[in-house]
Amino acid sequence: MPERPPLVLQPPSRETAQKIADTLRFLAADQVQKANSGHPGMPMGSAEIATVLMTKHLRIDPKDDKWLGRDRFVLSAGHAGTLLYGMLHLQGFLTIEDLQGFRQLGTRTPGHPEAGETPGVEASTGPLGAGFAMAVGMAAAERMAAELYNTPKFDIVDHHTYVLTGDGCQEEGVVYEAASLAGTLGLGRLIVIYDRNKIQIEGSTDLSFTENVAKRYEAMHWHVQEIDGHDMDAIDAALILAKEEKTRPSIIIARTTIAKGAPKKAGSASAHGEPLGADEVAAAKAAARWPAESFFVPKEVADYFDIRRGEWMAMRQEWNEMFAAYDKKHHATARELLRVLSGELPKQWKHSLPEFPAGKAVATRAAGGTVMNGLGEAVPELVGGAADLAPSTKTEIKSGANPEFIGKGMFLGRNIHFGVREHAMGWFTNGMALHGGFIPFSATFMVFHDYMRPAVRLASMMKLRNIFVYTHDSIMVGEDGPTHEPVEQLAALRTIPGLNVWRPADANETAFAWQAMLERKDGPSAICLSRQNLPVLDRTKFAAARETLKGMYILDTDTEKSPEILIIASGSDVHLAVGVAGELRKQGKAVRVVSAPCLEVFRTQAEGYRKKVLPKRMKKRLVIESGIAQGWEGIVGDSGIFVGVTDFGLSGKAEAVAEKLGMTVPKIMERVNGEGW
Ligand SMILES: Cc1ncc(C[n+]2csc(CCOP(=O)(O)OP(=O)(O)O)c2C)c(N)n1
Ligand SMILES: [Mg+2]
Repeated sequence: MPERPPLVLQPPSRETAQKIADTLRFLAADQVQKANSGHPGMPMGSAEIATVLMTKHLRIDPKDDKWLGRDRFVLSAGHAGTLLYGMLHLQGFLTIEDLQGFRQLGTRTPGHPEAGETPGVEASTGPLGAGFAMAVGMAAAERMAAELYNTPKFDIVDHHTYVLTGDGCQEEGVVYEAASLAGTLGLGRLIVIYDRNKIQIEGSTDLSFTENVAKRYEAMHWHVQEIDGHDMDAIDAALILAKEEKTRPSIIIARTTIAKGAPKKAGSASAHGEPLGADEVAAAKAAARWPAESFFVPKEVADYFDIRRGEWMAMRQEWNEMFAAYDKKHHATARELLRVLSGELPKQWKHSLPEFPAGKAVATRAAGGTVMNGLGEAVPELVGGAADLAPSTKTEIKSGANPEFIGKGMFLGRNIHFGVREHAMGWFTNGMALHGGFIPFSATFMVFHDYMRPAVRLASMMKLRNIFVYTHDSIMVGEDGPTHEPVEQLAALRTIPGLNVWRPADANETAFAWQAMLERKDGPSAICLSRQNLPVLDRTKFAAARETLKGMYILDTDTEKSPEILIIASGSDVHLAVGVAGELRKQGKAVRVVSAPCLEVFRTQAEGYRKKVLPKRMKKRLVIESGIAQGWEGIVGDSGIFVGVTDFGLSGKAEAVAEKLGMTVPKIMERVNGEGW
């Protein structure tokens, strides 16, 4: 590599630094004032923190917001978005006009930061605690990628993950889950700055949040510092120490004043979430000897960032040169890294998908495990874990490269012990997907999807390639009883816009569902798998399993007469549908059975295909699904029957529960005969 002096960021003078902080402070106040909506308090109170972070520590380049080597900065307190937008303006990602469009339709400055909408925003934040928990996943992904791709001479993956969080995040349970996991894993490159202004919406945090936060983090094996969050030397010193700490995540508890600089509102809850008011903004500016003009950026500040942008670009260029040398020396590894970052799957990966022989009975969770273990070899970027349920969800990757569990100081692995932390697990895997280089999965019992739903929702909003595995997908869980039997979860999953929800009927549908989930680059997927054994359908008698990819397909149909009864089912219920079809045929009726592994994918099929599978003229429609009816209304129609579960399940042997709840062939036949079909 060419010799050149080490690149260091030129720090601003003390005076310029204060001007940068005040610029951020007043840009935030002005954005909120112009929009007449937003949260000025925290941005004004954490302006010094943002200043030190940006001018002395953050390695980014606004010329390339996808640069692998960049530090990640996550604003977990998403309500303080105007602070982030101000930072992104000074960095060079956003214009003043962008800031002036804060909270307006169609601008790059939405009400809370949204990844993909605004360059430089690493994660969508707004649900408090979410950013923190995603950052834990990002920091883990950084270490895992470093282990995979760095060589003794080339630290290609070598960045920090910074988080700015507030009191509200710290009160959220998911932050405890994520922090505990981060401490256990020893994520030394995770640096959290906690803007502790001790104010939230209803008033002082003394009303509801009184534990010793520093001790709590110490107990979770974090490196803890407490500082005055307006003292820029102290902030810098703390960040330096946090970076020196290599084996523990760091939290810097920074005591601040909300809306610092606002003469009347500083320190008060009223500054949290409403505009300061024109008079208060004017008084704040006057007190700081700041021009009254809105959206003012002093020339000195703009000039400083002009120079800084050059330095940032030089940093990235230096990294690019390192990468070029690395590519020469370790060509295959470098190409593999570029491949996983691009999201392209390896060539020939589909050969690893198994074909299950007919006749055997296999639970789809077990089939899923077999599929994943083929993928373990073929798709090395597939990594993840379960919420302490891997033996039940069958999701441990035991094949291929590094089939180990990661742990403290050991990041070369495919599996993660998430512990019983469904909510953090959801966000963690979102963080991994946002970081890049991995296709994450996570697994738990389907009924506990409810514990991680906010993360699945945002995975979809952020269009992340994240795979959620849910097993024990119906009342057929049996003995564990109604607390463990999902009834409304399938419908609830399907209500999340953009989420593809798969519920395969047998082992071979499971393999194709996995194919579809992996091939989907622009959004998350969930797969719902059975606890109980299900026959592997004989595809010489039924339609080919590959049809699964269409979302819904004709599994079996009478051809002698045009079928008059249409039976549609998903997952394990397809076997009930096949049984009912047999009974109806004994009565001389012509029947068609449709398997419905993914309603969302079916909806994207051409109209002609959809009409072929579900012809309008076939009004006698029987839908069987072990869940609530919601979502099926349009398909069942006025003259159809929905057979499902309308109340919580029961405790008992699975077969007895099914019998009692009417989910057996004879019981369904009673209902069908009752209709006089
Ligand atoms: C999960 C979640 N619950 C509630 C809210 C609404 N909310 C936004 S900010 C906030 C108070 C946060 O207090 P703090 O983090 O101390 O922010 P500050 O008042 O210091 O700006 C609440 C309840 C939210 N955004 N996310
Ligand atoms: Mg607060």
